[in-house]
Amino acid sequence: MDLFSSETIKNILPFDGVTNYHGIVLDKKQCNFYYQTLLETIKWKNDEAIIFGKKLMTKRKVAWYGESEFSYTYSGVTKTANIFTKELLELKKIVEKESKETYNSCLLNLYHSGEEGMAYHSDEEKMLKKNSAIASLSLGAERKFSFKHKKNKQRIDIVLERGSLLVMKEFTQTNWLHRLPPTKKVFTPRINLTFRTIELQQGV
Ligand SMILES: O=C(O)CCC(=O)C(=O)O
Ligand SMILES: [Mn+2]
Repeated sequence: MDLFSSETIKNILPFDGVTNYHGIVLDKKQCNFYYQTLLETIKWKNDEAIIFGKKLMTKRKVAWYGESEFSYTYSGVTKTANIFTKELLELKKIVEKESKETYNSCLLNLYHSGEEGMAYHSDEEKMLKKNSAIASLSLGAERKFSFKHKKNKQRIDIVLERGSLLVMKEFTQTNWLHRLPPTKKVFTPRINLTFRTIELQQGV
């Protein structure tokens, strides 16, 4: 979408990482179409996590998609990825063009309302290519998103608009945590897609 192009791209981190907010990259019609289609066609599942040896389920739903059926371990649970759908490939193309990077997988999160969020973490799983870009595309409800520096605890907040793109790269994951804080002010669902680069083992 050249309409909303590059002069608005901004690094929102003051140091120790690059996280570019590209603003809105999908128009209203695209937002509505992809939000509805993903809601209906993605194989959403409640997330399982092993926490202190116990298997817990999150209210938030998740799904992993990729170029191949790679297996991945996430929060202590090993799963197999689904193959990209037509719409995910279309969105990947838009995000790759806008961010000038490439991706081979996507983690989708569905938050049913503001009550659901994600705690502070960084995306540094072993299967991810070290310091590769992670592109986060948001659909549905607008939500606040926060970064916290791992050492000096400085916080940076941003509102992720409907149809917006945020690209975390370079040393962002090494030096900063991020989270989606729960809120009592949002009552409608949000879908977030994070396009990532998995280091695929040879022969897989
Ligand atoms: O929902 C979001 O905006 C971010 C999700 C996230 O950080 C993740 O899936 O690792
Ligand atoms: Mn994350």
